Amino acid sequence: MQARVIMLVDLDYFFAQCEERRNPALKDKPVVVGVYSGRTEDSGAVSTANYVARKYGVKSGIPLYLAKKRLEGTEAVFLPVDDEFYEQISDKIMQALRGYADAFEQVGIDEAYLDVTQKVHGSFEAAKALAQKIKDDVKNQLNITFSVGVGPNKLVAKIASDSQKPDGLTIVKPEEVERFLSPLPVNRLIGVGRKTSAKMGELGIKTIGDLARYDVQRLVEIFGKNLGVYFHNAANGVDNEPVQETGEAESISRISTLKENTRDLALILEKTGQLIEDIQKELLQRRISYKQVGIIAIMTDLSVRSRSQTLETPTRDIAVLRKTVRELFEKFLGESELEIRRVGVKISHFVKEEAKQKQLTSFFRNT
Ligand code: TTP
Ligand code: MG
Repeated sequence: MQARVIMLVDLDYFFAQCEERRNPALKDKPVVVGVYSGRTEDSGAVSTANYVARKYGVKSGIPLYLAKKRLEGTEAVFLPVDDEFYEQISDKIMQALRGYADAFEQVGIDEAYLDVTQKVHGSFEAAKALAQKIKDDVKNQLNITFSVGVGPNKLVAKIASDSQKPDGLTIVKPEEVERFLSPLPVNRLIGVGRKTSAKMGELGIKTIGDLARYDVQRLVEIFGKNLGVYFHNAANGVDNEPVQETGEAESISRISTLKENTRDLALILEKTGQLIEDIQKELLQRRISYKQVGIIAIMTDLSVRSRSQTLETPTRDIAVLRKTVRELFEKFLGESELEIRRVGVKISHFVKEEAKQKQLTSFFRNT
């Protein structure tokens, strides 16, 4: 199999950069974008800050009053988040980026993976030129800068993009992966948070290289099978996750023929129950949640009908799926007279777990 060439694009100090774009006079000043909780004038937290403000120790997550204190005596500008505006800019950029990729996957508002293997015929030299071209195009057309990491998989691309910011371009070829990863602290790996890295520290594991060399059996004993194996692979730069569109285009569906033509809800739900079990398996394997549930009914005259329902929050709870399918069929049976011959269940509007987590954490950060 040909080695993959994967890019991770991470927009620089995104909310603050959007504000600079809206008002270029901000550019050389410290800019802080925050969520104002409204209790007192300064209560709330920093969402992000431009790199001028970061020199003063201002960063995502710190309280606004502290940011104010650190920026005392400067020309700092404080602004409230304007999600809608940032989303508009993000949408335009993502649309542009999609055009450069064989496969595309947006993760959160300011990050995206591009699989460019075919586009560059597997060449990391060509990938470097392509990354530079994308940076220039986006800068010229949309006036936004970003940092990009290029590697043989998503894991390496992501860590590469973090290693030079802002406006960075970091290439890690397959033969350079070990040398690149091994000196970095373990917490640079996704899934190694404060607790885990403390625990690893006690085992003498400080760097990704330490973790890569650590006995995998021991890791499995300590962290369980899934995590232990994941840590071992990640530390060795091994990651086979595909770059996958998670937008509306995708869906998972199953259709099956009923034992007899019927309008009996119990018979229909018995059949859809099996389909749901099947869908659930695939869902868990692919680690996605969905926001829309649909039903399909093929009638005795062979006409195809469908109904769908959008959920308030993305889920992968099988109980929610069962309940929604039941409600949709109850309603559908009330609206149609014909008997049903085949039934189907479909889920769509996917959200990757990683992206959902990011939404959740920014939700907590912003409240
Ligand atoms: P990040 O990409 O983590 O940060 P950034 O784009 O501001 O800066 P960098 O140059 O380091 O990439 O997050 C993207 C956006 O998500 C950020 O602009 C604001 C929002 N965000 C929050 O609201 N709260 C947070 O704690 C973080 C980390 C981000
Ligand atoms: Mg960013």
